[in-house]
Amino acid sequence: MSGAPSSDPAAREVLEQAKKRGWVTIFQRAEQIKPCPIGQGGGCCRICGMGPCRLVGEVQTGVCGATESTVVARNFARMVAAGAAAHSDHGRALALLLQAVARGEIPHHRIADERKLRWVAELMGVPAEGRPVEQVAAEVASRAIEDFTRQRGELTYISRAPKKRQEVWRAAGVVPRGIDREISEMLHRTTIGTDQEAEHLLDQAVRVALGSGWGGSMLATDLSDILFGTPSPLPAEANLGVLRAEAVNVVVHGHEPLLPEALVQVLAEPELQAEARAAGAEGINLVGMCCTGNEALMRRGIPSAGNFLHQELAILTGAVDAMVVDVQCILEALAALAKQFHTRLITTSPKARITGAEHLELSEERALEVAREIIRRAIAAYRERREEVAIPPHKAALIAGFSHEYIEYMLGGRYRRSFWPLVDNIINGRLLGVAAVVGCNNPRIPQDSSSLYAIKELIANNVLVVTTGCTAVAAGKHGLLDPAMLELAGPGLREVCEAVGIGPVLHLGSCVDNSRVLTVLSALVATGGLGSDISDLPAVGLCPEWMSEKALEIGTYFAGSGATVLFGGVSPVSGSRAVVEIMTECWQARYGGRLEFVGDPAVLVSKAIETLHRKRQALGIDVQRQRVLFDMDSRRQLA
Ligand code: SF4
Ligand code: MSK
Repeated sequence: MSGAPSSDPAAREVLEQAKKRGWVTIFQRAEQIKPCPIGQGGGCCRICGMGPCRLVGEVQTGVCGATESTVVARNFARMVAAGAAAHSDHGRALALLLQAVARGEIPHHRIADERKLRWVAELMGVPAEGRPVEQVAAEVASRAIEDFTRQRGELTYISRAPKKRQEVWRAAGVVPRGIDREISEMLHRTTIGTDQEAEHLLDQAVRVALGSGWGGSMLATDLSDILFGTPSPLPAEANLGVLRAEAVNVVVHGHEPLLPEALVQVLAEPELQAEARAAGAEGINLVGMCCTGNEALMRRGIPSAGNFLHQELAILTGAVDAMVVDVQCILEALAALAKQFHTRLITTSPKARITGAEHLELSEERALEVAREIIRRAIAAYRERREEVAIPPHKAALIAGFSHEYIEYMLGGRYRRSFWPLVDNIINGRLLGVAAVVGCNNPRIPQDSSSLYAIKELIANNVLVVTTGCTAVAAGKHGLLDPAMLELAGPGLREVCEAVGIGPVLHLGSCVDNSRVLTVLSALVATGGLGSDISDLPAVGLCPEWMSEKALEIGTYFAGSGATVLFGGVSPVSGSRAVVEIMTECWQARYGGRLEFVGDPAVLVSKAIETLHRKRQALGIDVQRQRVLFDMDSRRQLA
């Protein structure tokens, strides 16, 4: 990578310090380890003991005769299965928690959003009218659990997709039966000597991904809302500047909402506050990181210390007393790094341990007890601070927490909740369309650079942007979730945002909450006026800085749901032209959506805007407008 490793001044400042002090981070490791180009493009197979077989140059097949397209498709399909397993296991944990709460097994836990529970019950066909909340919750939990284990039939939430979309899936034979069944079948089909036709393998990858998007992930979102509350907009702040030198800093990192919710509950307890003061601290400062951070941010306004590439940097400030992690996107390097400081790295999930970290297992029943113990360990660590504390002073104000329910409410008002104003403004051309800009950080791309570029270009071109995951945090750190940023928006988008009272970029939650985007897209179709399927909508998905298997699974479920999805960075399928064609041309014909890997961020944005124009043309609503390219001068003039 040439140039600055990050677009974020906070990151650059900490990295400068790290360089002086000889601390190694993911940025240096990425420089040192050059990716193998064969594996990078999906052309290395290590599925059996006769390999690994690297298909390159004259070598066109593996020892077993597997062709390039089979090897590349199999590798991609396995990544999608892993991503779906991660998101769906998150959903399963919440279904089991809801069941336990409904049975009264966790006395301190209540249903936070009864209205959402009854709405979900109705969607699932669970009678809710006049029944006690616990009974409804128990039945909703059972239905959700059934979705994981069902062997025949269809996933419950398939019915939430537009009718036409459901028919597309049925015709292609990709309606998921049970979430676990599809993942398990994908692993079976990709073993040596089983499914050996790229197109067939990739159809199952779509089925697996739909099982997550319309199953595991959507359940995770809904059940989190029921258990912890449906988000609505609230102010907060993001970036390393939310750490406080004089406070006990506890960072919650990973993906699940249970621990931050428990920490919020115990944080203000007088004994804990007194213990912190007795240790010489001004108080206890709870902050988030990555997607656990997003969960805490959008429901409780807990500030976010940063996204994926900030996790080591937070420890390097010398201010983190405890970093508490659960599952997914946690760097193993944190363990060795924390040891160089006073920081306690604490793993909490029964599914995930890290050698060198302390383990304090979180269970639903003991959540508050564990939360107190974590704070006490952080206070003990605060007393042991030995490194100089150097917190970069950068942080930005933001508004987070736009659930699809809230978007409908803010557009239509309390009594006339409706997506019509959004549809109307797309039809009348004030808005070119809607884009979801989502995904990770990747140290092979300057941190946040491609995501921020894409967001700024899209809003300048009157595209309303919704964002999740680490891209949402990137937007927050750089001020793009501040409604004042309307100055960067094109005139049509600005007008709409001013009328509704929102900013041009809406934070929709963590990476599992991409399911909220599916719900919004289905609602736009149901509103009428923009065609009869998701594939008709002027909507597009962008993932400029992907790194996780989960990102590939998300991209696959959006493409399978009819959306054009564009990824930045490297292509994991570049090793086979046939696979590239299947995921673009063939999926376009079969699903009305495509998954395309486009390295250059400028091309990524151009393709996104072209897609929106093409969709508008097909709907007969395109008014040809000159594409606006905003440089810094014109942005200042806009202000
Ligand atoms: Fe090689 Fe075939 Fe085994 Fe893959 S499955 S490692 S291509 S022999
Ligand atoms: S944490 S999956 S780096 S978004 Fe959800 Fe961020 Fe990507 Fe992990």
